[in-house]
Amino acid sequence: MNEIFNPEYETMRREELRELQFKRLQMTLRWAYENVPFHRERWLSMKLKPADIRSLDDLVKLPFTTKADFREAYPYGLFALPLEKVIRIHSSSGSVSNPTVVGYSRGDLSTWSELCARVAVAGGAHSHDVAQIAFDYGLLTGGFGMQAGLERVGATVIPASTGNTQRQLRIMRDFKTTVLVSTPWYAKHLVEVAPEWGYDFEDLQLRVGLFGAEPWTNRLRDELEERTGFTAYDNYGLSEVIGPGVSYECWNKDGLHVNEDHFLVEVVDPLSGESVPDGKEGELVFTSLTKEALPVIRYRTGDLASVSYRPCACGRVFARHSKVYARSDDMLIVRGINVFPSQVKAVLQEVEKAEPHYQIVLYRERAIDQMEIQIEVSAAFLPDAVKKLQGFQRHVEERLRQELGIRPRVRLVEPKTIPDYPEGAGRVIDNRDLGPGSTE
Ligand code: DLL
Repeated sequence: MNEIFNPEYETMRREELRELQFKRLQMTLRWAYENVPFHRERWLSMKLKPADIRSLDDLVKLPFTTKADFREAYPYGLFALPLEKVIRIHSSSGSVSNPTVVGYSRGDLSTWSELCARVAVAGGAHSHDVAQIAFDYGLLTGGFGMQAGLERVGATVIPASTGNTQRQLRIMRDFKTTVLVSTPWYAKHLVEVAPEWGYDFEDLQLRVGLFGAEPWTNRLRDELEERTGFTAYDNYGLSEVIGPGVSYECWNKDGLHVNEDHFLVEVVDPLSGESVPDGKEGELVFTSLTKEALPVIRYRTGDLASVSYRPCACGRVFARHSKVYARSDDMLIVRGINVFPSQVKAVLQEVEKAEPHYQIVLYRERAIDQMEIQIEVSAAFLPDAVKKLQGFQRHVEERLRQELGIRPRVRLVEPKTIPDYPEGAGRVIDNRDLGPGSTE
């Protein structure tokens, strides 16, 4: 049975937790009202002030915040602190449309490291561990967040970053990695290709996998655990709320505990925005309770899950949400990176000067997500064919890579091979095996 990083909070009594949440909510609302004109103006237009929220149940009176609000407020419009007090920025990829920019104060970074330490310890990590982090180190939150958490636990951290599978395996063997931190599908890829590079998971020291940033099933967990002998845990988060560290599995592996002393969780009907009863699936909505630089109020994640307040065998008081398999919007998660079809469309419009007929096809190759953009080439290309087409293909690939943060394959196809999509449809064929029936 694994330990608990901060038992004082993680196992506090429910009534005490609710009192703490309400106290922190009042502080957060006042803080946001006084320091973020976006929130103040919206609440005033609804004739609401922080003092009108008299209990946790009153939270539903406040309007939601969405990704669109972040984009509109780009880059710093939702910050509650001047940059002088903000010591870290992270951001989603993208330049055609505004990316989502988030900021952290010194206090926020300290909170974040604690929350990620809870994730690590719930998975059984401790100071004797050697943790290899195969998340991208850059503007995304995964690498830095988990690094800080594992350092806080006292583990020896290897910031391996992404890619170069052969090197990852070598590091794993030579540096005696015991904890792998990555996306679950990348872990599967490592397991699949290891024998080809002469590595055997049985001989490695790995005992824990802390996996997140993309949907994965219990079936994949079983497979990974059987093939490697390590124990795999899910953890969830999103940059707008803080990054990794929002919720995490304990040894019970029956839902992800929300760090409820720092975030209020709600579940709403994605269409009506009304709360749904406990145990029913809907869209997860989070309100931060302690963040200084970027308080988020009723942030709509787009992620679908249910929440349960049943006590957990691990002793933690925190509510648990079900594993996240699907979204309420058209956002795609490719190798743990968020991609919007609208970004692809915008790049294609930019290079073609008109919207071409295209579709996005997603599939996996040896567990790695592949994204193919099929584009019908217009008759204009046909006379001087091959060279021009190749140049065009490479150019589009490069522009998409810059925009999305991952390199898709661009395949040019003949006119009339792509079906006609209705106006506004996603134009996405997702052949990755996470459909209904595979989520148990
Ligand atoms: O993916 C933060 C993170 C990094 C979490 C590393 C865990 C580990 P974003 O790039 O903002 O942040 O993407 C957030 O990814 O809204 C979900 O749709 C998806 N997601 C994150 N974790 C999980 C998970 C990070 N465990 C978006 N299961 C979220 C399913 C996940 N989906």
